[in-house]
Amino acid sequence: MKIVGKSVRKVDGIALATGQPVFTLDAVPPGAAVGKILRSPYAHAEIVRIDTSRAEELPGVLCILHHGNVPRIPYTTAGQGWPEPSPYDSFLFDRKVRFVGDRVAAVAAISEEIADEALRLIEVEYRELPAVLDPAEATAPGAPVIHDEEDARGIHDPEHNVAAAIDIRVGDIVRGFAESDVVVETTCVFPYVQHVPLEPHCVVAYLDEEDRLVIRSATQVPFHVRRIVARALGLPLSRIRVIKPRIGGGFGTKQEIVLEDVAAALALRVRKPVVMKYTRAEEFVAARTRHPMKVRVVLGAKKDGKIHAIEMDVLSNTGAYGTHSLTVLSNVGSKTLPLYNKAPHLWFHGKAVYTNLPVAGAYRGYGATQGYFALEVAVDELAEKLGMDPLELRLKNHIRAGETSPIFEKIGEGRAGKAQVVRSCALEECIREGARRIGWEEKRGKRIREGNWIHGVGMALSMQGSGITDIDMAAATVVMNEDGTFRLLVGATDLGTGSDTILAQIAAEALGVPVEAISVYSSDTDFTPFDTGAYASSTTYVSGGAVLRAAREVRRQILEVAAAILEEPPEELDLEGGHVVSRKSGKRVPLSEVGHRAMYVTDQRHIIATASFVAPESPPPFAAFFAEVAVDTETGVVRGGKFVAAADCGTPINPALAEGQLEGAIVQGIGHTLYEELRFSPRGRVRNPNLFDYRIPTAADVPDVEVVLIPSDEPTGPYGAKSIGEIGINGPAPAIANAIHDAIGVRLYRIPFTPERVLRAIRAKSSA
Ligand code: SMO
Repeated sequence: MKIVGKSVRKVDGIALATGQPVFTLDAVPPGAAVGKILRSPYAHAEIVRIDTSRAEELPGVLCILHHGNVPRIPYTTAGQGWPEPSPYDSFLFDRKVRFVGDRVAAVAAISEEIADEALRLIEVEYRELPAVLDPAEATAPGAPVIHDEEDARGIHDPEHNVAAAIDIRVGDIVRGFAESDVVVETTCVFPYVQHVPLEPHCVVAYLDEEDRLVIRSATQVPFHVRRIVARALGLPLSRIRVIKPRIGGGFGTKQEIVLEDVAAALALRVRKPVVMKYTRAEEFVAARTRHPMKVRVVLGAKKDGKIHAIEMDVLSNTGAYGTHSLTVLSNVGSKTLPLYNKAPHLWFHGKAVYTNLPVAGAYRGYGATQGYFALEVAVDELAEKLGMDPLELRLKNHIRAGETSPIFEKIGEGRAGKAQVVRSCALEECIREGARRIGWEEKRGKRIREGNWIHGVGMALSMQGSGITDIDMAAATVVMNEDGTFRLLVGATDLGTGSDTILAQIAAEALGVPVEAISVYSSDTDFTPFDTGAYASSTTYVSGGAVLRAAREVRRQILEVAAAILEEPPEELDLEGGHVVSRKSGKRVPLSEVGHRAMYVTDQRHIIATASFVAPESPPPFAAFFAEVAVDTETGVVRGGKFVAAADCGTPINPALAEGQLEGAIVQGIGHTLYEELRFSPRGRVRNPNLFDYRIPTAADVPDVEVVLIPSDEPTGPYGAKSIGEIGINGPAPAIANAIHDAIGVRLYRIPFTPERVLRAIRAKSSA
């Protein structure tokens, strides 16, 4: 292959690096009004009265929206496929508020200052209701009911605050544990963490010259935005156009409608462009977070280390609204249990419950991250109890190519899944290569000491998916220009990942041209074909599959035209270096001549093709993670020494970009493992909604991260590719937890591993 497998420069790299106006807020129409949201000071309250008269009298205030003057339509803010698996428990504005920061009203004004002043002048009388902030208490009898509205739909058990529930059994779990020689039980706790994209949520909404609503938004899901805004505002879909420019990171939080609905409603009301953006504080409080979870894992194994039974029990906190509640919960099991597919007895069960706290949603890893933390710590404990090397234990149990798991069929995306066989798997090589690079043999169990610092190594495995089987669909259009260059139109959403580049590489490879010969357009619901969007590690596999099909059809059309020029059958022709070349005679014709002839000369036609691809299965990428840490036994500080990840993403289309995804996800994972946690006051207010008090890793905090890609060939993927976007984030928490145990013999079950927690655990152990 000439283009695939090469680390070509990002197609948007120069524009980004030279500061071209490519982001949402770089192109605000002149005279745009500023939209701002009034937020609830209470965790749970009824709005008794809302008086906007003083605010409306303020010069420069254009419009104020609240529950009293907008239609009441239930919808979900989760940008997912259709049918939507999340409950319809949200309204543009509601009579009730369900967390500190919930929407009360929105203002459009001619300036930000006036909008802020107007928010202060809105008088709201609340009747405070009892709140529930603890997910374990949310389901108790007598707990306040958070979604008591009658018109919500799709909530599993609203009276007990259960947004979603799952109960999947394979084999006989009781027998499974009875037949096991060793059983371990581990419970791990994952707190509230936020994605912290550099670019917060932002949007510009305006009416175009034909009075159609245009929404320019930093979103991962432009087509879902169009569909959901149409529902929320009661508009025909055809009146809405969503444009996705360059995006400054999403990580799942932009798989959600948090501003587009409000901005659109304001723009329709004031008939002027409206610009809205979240502050960093709003991003923490009122965007989305990862689902905080308590995950209990019970493993049963035979003496020889064969894992025989796995129970996984999940309590997920979805916050005030149930977006992604069922699907993230499902993924805790569906993305983890197949990894240890030799166990015949499985029980996966859990609940996602409402609390009066910020709203959890999609976050890179999407439940798998929470699941792997508990599962991989449990596997480490099992190895300890069996007296086995945890590496050998994993080698003995992990899934291989040619194998399957009943979980693939039992758990899908909010519904049953689909049976699938793993066709490509280089996990064993990943484990061996990672172990070699970290120095597993030399370092494990040695407890090397330097002053107060003790060193340890730990490992974890992970798999993920590549898109959502039978749901994720992407289309692509490849258009040939008469000079032999191409345009590639995709609904796929590059949110900084580099997907435009790898999609161009896939097309370039098929068309025998350099990447520079392809102009990529993504994504505009009026001009690019449908794509479910950037989530579920789908873009390379699903959108790439569509691009490859469309490019191959264009190739066929090119060869047909060239056959007439060269007077040879198309079967003898090939595309190479911007030419059509005959394998038989060596005769060649440049693509520019083919394009020119097709467009202007003979049998005129436009060489163009559109193709769709639906994920036929979801081939998992695999990874092995190894952490080396040093723990200061005096202060409890954990210092990352080195972090190694070896991953199998099939054929890396662009190795530098794939490695970047893996590295970035690992750094994000190190962040939640060591530093990050949203903290709350007893009344449910976020105490640390800023980057001083909520710490994400800076360059100085990041250890030496070494990533290596071990290629495999995925037969169902474009040029053998699988995904890489999410998997990296699953490794740090369990690998670092296991490394801390290797260093100081203490197990930590709750992230982040702050010095206070580590020290407390050390003291508890020494006094035990
Ligand atoms: S967490 Mo992603 O937007 O699947």
